[in-house]
Amino acid sequence: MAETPKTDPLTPTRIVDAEILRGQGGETHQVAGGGVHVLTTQQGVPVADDQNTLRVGPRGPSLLEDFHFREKIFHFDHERIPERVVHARGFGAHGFFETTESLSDITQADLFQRKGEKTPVFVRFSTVAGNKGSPDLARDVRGFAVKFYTKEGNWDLVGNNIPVFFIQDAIKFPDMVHAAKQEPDRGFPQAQTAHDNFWDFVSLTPESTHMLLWIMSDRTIPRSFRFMEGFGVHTFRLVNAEGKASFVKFHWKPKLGLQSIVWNEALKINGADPDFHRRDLWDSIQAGDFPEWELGLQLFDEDFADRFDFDVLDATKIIPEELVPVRRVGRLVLDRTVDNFFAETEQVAFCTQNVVPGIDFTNDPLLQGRNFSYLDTQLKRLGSPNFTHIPINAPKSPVAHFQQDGHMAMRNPGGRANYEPNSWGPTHGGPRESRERGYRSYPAVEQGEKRRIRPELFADHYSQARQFYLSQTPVEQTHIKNAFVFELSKVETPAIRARVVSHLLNVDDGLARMVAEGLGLAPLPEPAPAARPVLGNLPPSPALSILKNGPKDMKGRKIGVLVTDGTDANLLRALGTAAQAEGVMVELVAPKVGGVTLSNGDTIAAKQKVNGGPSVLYDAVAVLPSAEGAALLAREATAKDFVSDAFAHAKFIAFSEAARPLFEKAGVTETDGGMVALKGAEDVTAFLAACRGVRHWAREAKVQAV
Ligand code: HDE
Repeated sequence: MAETPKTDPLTPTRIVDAEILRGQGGETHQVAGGGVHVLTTQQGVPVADDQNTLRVGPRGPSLLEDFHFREKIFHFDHERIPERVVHARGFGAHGFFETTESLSDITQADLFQRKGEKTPVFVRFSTVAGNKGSPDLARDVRGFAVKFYTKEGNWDLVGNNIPVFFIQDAIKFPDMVHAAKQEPDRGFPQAQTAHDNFWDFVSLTPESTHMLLWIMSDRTIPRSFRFMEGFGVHTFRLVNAEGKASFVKFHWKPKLGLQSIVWNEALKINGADPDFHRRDLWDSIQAGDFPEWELGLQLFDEDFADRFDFDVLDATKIIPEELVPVRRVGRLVLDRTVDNFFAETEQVAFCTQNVVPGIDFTNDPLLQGRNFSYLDTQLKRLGSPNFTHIPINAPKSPVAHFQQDGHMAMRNPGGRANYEPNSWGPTHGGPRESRERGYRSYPAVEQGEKRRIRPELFADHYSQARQFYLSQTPVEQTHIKNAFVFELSKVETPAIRARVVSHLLNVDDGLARMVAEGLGLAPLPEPAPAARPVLGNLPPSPALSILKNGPKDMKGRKIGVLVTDGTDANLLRALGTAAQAEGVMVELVAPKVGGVTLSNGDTIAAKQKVNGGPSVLYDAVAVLPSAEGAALLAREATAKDFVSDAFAHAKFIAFSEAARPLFEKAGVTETDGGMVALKGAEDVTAFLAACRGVRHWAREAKVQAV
């Protein structure tokens, strides 16, 4: 059951008319002027009339002295702050991180010392390329940024849902982002990489090949934030109290397993519900079904780093989990939605340089560049070096320093001392450094010529791309091929398409040929010259496949049930009860949102009208109309789409006998193993058991010809 919405209709910010509210039983605050909240100006002056500007006579000019009007419009004019230059569209939630294993031998980071310790967190998920208002199901990397409010300051782990990146050196980031975002002359396309500039840049930047394989996989169209992994991407360091360092890669593993949608669904969800991902996170938290991930660490030492085929400082490479296992050391639970989107999700400022004692950087040139960029961007976005005074950014641990003033300073150090060293003594002299507790950088020994140069090992751009491709199931390989074909079909310059294929020839000959075939590209181009020879087949890594790491059950998923007047009440009840027992949400879709009258005379409200609740919004569907209902729906285009899309998207489908005419009109004339006829309550169990597989993939190949 969803909790009551958090917004109190009587919050002080709402326009409240004493006359209207009287007698409604609302909470009252004693504010000037009576027993209800009184609307005031920003200066706290009570307002008598918020409907009309001050003017001379009913038809006369407005007066400049109307301070209330001027203040209101002035504030409105300044409501917007710059959106993030990347990751503009995002959604956040509060929660906690619980340490499930003490890591005191590996790091002195306070949050990892005690098993059972809970640290408050704020997490923001995002897409990268689209603007703030872009749809959630753009094919894009997802940001997975976590702010840990530890007892020794804030630690920000600003990661993505893909463990590698497009480029190796931060100096290329502006180029990469410019190329991915809308083209500057025309201002489109937004929130998509399917255009010339993007593919031009990446095909001229072979180091992006590995990432291209990832972004053309279904990783970039996750079913929801709850079903995706997160990665810190770079190699970091953990340092223990003795000063001993280990290298580490951070992973987030979703408790519900991995799940993505299919591309045709993404295209349709973006129209049906552009807020699909935010709504999913909001709804699941409000329903008390708290999203959860495990934190995993890949720990390794210099010795391993020296032996590894690739450079651990290269953010275009992974360390396969089969080589260095992921050790699960804690859990992240999101259990509270924000009170205000702007105050929290929009104003949260993540900075990669926010680390705490026991966590340190490496020389990854991407990470080093990020450490400059994030602080800089917050100043632009939030407008003041005091952005740490905003509650969502403020540490929950004591803060004491001599930094002062600046725009919007909410707290300045008290007393006389605003510098150190000073001679005002421990009471009046302000804070002092602590050799024991203070942050100390790992004393890595560095040496070398000052040059603009990259390490030799960074130059193998294809071996891991191939390993990724070979680690996928055939279904996933087909999706990757289809995604390349889709995106490159939107590229207008044939030479760019050919250049991409020339790189794919170094990844997998079969993939390159299928993409060329799908594009109608002949003859095949020559393979792109490789800066380093491609290593032979690296062993496939099952951890890289979504389908091999999918859910074990339907928990946390949603079934859409198409009902009409006369729908069999017993069947519907059996489905509802069984679904609830499995932790599956059921949503009713009906010809009218007011609901339907079931076979037993009960009336039941619907969540969606049929044209607003297409089957793409659900993981599986049940089509349970009465005979009359089916005849009615057979004349409704959106009801036919409901069925034919569910079929085309390889969903599990339950149906009543009466639904057959609708199926025929929808072009679904034969049943297969993914379709379950519901004749009685016992069939419901079989349907839910089938749904655990999430999709009936065997059908997919049959419905795709091109
Ligand atoms: Fe970011 N990135 N990034 N990035 N990034 C930003 O910071 C940047 C990179 C990531 O929810 C910006 O506050 C550079 C990798 C996330 O608020 C900016 C480089 C990874 C978020 C910035 C990278 C990320 C950002 C824009 C190359 C995965 C959203 C707004 C060196 C490990 C955080 C902002 C949120 C946001 C710069 C590459 C993840 C401009 C220069 C690699 C999740 O500072």
